[in-house]
Amino acid sequence: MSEPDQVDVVVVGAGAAGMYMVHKLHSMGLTVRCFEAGADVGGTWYWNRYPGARCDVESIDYSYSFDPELEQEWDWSERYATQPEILRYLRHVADRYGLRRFIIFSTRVVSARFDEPAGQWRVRTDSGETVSARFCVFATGSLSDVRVPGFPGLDEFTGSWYHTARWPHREVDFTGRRVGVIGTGSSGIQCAPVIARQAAHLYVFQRTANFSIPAQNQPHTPQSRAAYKATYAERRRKSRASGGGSPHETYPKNTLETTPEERRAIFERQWQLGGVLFSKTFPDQLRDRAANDEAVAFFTEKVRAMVGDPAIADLLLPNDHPIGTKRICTDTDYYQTFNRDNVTLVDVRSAPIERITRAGIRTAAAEYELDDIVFATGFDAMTGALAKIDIRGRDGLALRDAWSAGPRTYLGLMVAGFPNMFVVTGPGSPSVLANMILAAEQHVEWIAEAIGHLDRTGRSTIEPAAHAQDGWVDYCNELAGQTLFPEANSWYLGANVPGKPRVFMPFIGGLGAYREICAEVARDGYRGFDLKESV
Ligand code: NA7
Repeated sequence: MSEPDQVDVVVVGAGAAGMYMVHKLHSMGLTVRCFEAGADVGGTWYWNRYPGARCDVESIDYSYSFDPELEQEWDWSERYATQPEILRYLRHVADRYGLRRFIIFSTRVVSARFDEPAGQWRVRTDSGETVSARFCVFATGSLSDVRVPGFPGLDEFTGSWYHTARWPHREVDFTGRRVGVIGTGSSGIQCAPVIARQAAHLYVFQRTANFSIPAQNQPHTPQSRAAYKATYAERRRKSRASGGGSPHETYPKNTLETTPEERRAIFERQWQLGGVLFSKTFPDQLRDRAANDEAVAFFTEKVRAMVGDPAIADLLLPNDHPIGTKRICTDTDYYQTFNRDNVTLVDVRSAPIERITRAGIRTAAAEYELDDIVFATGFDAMTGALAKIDIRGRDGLALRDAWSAGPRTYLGLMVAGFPNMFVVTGPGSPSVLANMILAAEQHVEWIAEAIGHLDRTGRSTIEPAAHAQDGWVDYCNELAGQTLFPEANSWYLGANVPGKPRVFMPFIGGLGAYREICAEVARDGYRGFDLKESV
């Protein structure tokens, strides 16, 4: 059966956000076509199959909340689910809601152009298919455009190489092999301990040390499962109103309003709870340098206690950014991994990688013979995936040009000059600082409601006014400037990609506050948006 070339909405991407967008639009009676580059649903969880890949948000939070029946029927096996378990969950969701029939897999969108006279988006794919749609929704992911640094010589390497986010869809066995992992962000920190247990020798090439907090992961038991299922509604209510999309609450006092004993006890309690929320133990930790220093001091003591060799501990301790201002990592046995005889930490800050050779990696100080290289070198975050698509709005304006000095959106949802084009979890939204699934749900619901509103009121297009977008960008910058975040060379600022404009991309005011702003704008007749009558 040939597919119609005209639909109401094209959705780009079938990760957690795109899947829910498809479900929502279909349930409103709209026609929808989704294009997905992978051969299956899952987005991040389809691609990131490296050993040790897990979510750093608890699964009971990092899961859809739109259907209480789904919440009740799915059993999470661990506090922090592994990649295979999350992918299983997303596949289950695709089947349960019959989403696959709307998704064209293994197909990339290469261009999307707004045909102004017709009021249609013309979307073209790498298979040559074109489709027209009244609306176009990009759910292309914030961390989906993979970065492999351009070291000379990679094509000469006689071993195998991998990127953590393009891992082969098969078991990779490192038994007996000499493996080099480049990068110590979340991905490197998660895979190093697992690879170390298999490999003959693991070399971890670290340019910048990161803060990582032990996850204190545990299996769920029938009792813990029953307990979370009984309180789901309340948990979600709190999460939606929170800063980060989980029920976590910071301690009710600022750091230095506590006594040293009290402070220590509170840090210890949060450390034992485990995971990323350590960076939000006290309310002022990400705003006040002195408060942040207290958290760093506690962290430092913990790392020194875990690492046998004080010189290695020194190297593993970050000294370039306040804790939490780069995405904080979560691990299982990361620091202890460096106590193993078959693991070497290689400091490529003092002696950078010069080239890949036939036999391995050469730094300014030495050559390391390797059988395998794992690039855990991250992504062109938040804008990379969109920049790869030739997106053109009114008057042929290219999104790449509109964003050449950094991304500009209104509410993180729409871009001036690009009518009827929505971005899910993009720049100007709080998603990357929050529980991504809950954040994506809110975007999807807002977009669906906006489309419904246009249809109900006889309008054909919605587009942000330039002044509203300018105001939002200024507000995002102002909020970021009140925090310590701009001090870190993080991917939030594009600082990991040479030549990328240094602009703090997310909205840092918190998910709860953001939800209220978006809802209020809609209630106020889509304040700041131009809505045009159908002709
Ligand atoms: P990240 O967090 O961007 O980490 C990438 C790592 O790769 C980081 O340690 C980089 O060091 C390192 N890197 C990148 N380029 C180089 C070169 N040329 N030489 C040496 N080292 C390099 O990516 P992840 O995949 O770990 O995590 C991304 C997000 O996914 C994470 O924040 C979670 O939200 C989930 P650098 O710091 O640039 O010196």
